[in-house]
Amino acid sequence: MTFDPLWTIVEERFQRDHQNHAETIFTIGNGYLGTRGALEEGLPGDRRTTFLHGVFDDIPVSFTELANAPDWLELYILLDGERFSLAAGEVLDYTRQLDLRSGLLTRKLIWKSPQGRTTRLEFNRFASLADPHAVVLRASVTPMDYAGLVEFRAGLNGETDNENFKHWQWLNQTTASDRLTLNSRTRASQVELAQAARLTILAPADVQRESWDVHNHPTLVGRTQLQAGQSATAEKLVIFYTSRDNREPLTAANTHLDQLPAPAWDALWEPNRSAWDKEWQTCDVIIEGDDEAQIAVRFSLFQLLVAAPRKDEHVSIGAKTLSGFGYRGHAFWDTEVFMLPFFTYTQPEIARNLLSYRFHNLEGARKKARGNGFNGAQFPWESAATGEEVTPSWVPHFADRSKMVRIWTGDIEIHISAMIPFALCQYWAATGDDAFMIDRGAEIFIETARFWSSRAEWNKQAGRYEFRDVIGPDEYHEHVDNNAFTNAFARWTLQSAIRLLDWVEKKDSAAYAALKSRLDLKPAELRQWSQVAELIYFPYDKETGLIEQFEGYFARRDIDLAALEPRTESMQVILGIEGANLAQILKQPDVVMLAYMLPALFDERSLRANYDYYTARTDHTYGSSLGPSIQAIMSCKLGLQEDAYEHFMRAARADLRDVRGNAGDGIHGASAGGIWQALAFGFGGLTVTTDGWTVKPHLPKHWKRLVFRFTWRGKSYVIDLPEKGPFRLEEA
Ligand code: IFM
Repeated sequence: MTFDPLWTIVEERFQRDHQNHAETIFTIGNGYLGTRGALEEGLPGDRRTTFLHGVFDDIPVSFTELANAPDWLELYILLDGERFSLAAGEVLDYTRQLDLRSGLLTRKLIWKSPQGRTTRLEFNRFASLADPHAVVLRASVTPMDYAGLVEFRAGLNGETDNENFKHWQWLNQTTASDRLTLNSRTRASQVELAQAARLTILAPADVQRESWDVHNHPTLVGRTQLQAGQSATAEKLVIFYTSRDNREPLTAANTHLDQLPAPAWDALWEPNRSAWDKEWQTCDVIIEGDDEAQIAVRFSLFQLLVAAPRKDEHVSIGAKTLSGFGYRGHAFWDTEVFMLPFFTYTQPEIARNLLSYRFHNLEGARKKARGNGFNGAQFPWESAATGEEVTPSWVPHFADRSKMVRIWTGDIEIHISAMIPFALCQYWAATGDDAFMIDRGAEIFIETARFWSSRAEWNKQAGRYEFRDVIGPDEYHEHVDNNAFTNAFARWTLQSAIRLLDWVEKKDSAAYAALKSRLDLKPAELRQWSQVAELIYFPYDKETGLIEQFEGYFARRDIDLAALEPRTESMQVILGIEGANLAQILKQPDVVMLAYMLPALFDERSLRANYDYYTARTDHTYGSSLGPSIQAIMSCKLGLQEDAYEHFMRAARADLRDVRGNAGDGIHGASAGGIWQALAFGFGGLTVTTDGWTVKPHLPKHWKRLVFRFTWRGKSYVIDLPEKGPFRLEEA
């Protein structure tokens, strides 16, 4: 079997005990929907899901989640009366491959049935990137040592659930000889979904067809007689429309299906292929001298690309993309800080959509601020369809699911209200999209500045503004006062808002006047922001150059992490939630994250001092998957190439090797985005400002070449960094 190993994720052995991990890895999608790599014929314990962007429905405790759509993958195969299933019989030969270049998932196998018949099977599927409403799969069957009747049963199964919670109400269904439709609606959010499916069978002999009008599970059946060595192929084409994208989803799905020939594979394949070619031209990264890093990078970019909304500015990308039940499809700061830079610098239209999602959902953030007694907009820690806070307040304890743990992030992890403005500025610097900043960005800045200004508490005794009772990026520490990261970003937001408004006034006085009147912005308010910003407490020790992560951090128990190696569990599991809270151990970079995002706050000495202090105390492998890529970048900045590579590979392996054992819940989207940043800003040494960009490479010793692309102010660049000699720059 030929494949390009640098573009292909390969599973060479069927491993039933890894099936949920493999389902995540073999997720396909097209920015409209994502389907996990579950098997067409099903397997006990599988988590078969298709999620559509924006299709959320209510649940208890966690408020809302992406609703697992009626199953389109299902294809049962009967081989001379015996049901094909990897839960029985024997797998004689097996390979599964995901071609990252085209999004094609292929499974080839030889299966010996319990009764001893041997069959060759091949499955292919893709979600068209060119025609995002269309998904298609194909199964070819060749009896090897027998002749018999082969039967394909292709259903649309409306009885799906989200880990036992059902979201869909049946509305209607139709069946005809070669096509069927299923029309469903989410129970609470009332999103209508129409699916239209067609089964086409190519076979050497006659095909008998039937359709079964089973309630909520309409099924098309085709049967044909095969001699040993003969093959039959079934193609299942499914079209999806929802009431989010069309007023008449059922009509749209039927019309769309009518427009595609039977079989549709070829008609869909070429446009899909060329859409993928175009995608990769904007963002492919080449690493020579390190195949593991190369494939991991392409895999990460693929997973970001299949989750990226291309035509919808009312959705974001959840922490687990569209690839699993984890975090229920909710979006965190993972999107703006970790994933968004990849889009900002390679496909800014996608970044614009993602930022627009926050703009459209400002009302949810205003509601949260009001509810907490603050002004302006307080963005939710976890966000879904409306932008209201959807962090669950309680979840089962990780070690003992009979106990509940209070989750405070939705109440007091407030830095997200600075991360969105920060991402806006990054987008603006890279694109020069002034109109977006005036039309949408400025309002976000005004409302978040209002929030920060009202959330600040005046400490009369110390003569400073403080932020008490927060959680910083390092979530091992809850209810802390004056987290340096939070305080610095509160100040940054307030000062940037003032500068931005000054710029808007000069650039477009009419727009400024309209903004002022619409948002009732008064000069006194701006003066207040400026005063708060100036007096926000920022803990910096001039002697040592150290920044205390939060008040009292240095007094907490110090633990020699290196002495605990090798470990296989997080420090929170080892010490318990309270034990970790009382120690100086970090789940993920906090002051070091600040140094990455606001480098001007650090001189060389303080950068090194803080890096050394906090790196030694960070739970790199088992803490948060968000950390390693940032550590890699900061190691590069300090010229610590070996450390940088070690951190980078930790990120690169997060999903492919299931380091934390939770990849079955979905892709670690932030880690995938961080990997791109580590390549561009770490190893590539790319620095971008409003005035331009520079490159100062720091390649790992064994890398022979690194090539990456980015766009700046409408121009695309290819940076080609050979191991030795000057780097090459091309305007693409
Ligand atoms: O946003 C992150 C957070 O920083 C660490 N815990 C997991 C969240 C979702 O990935």
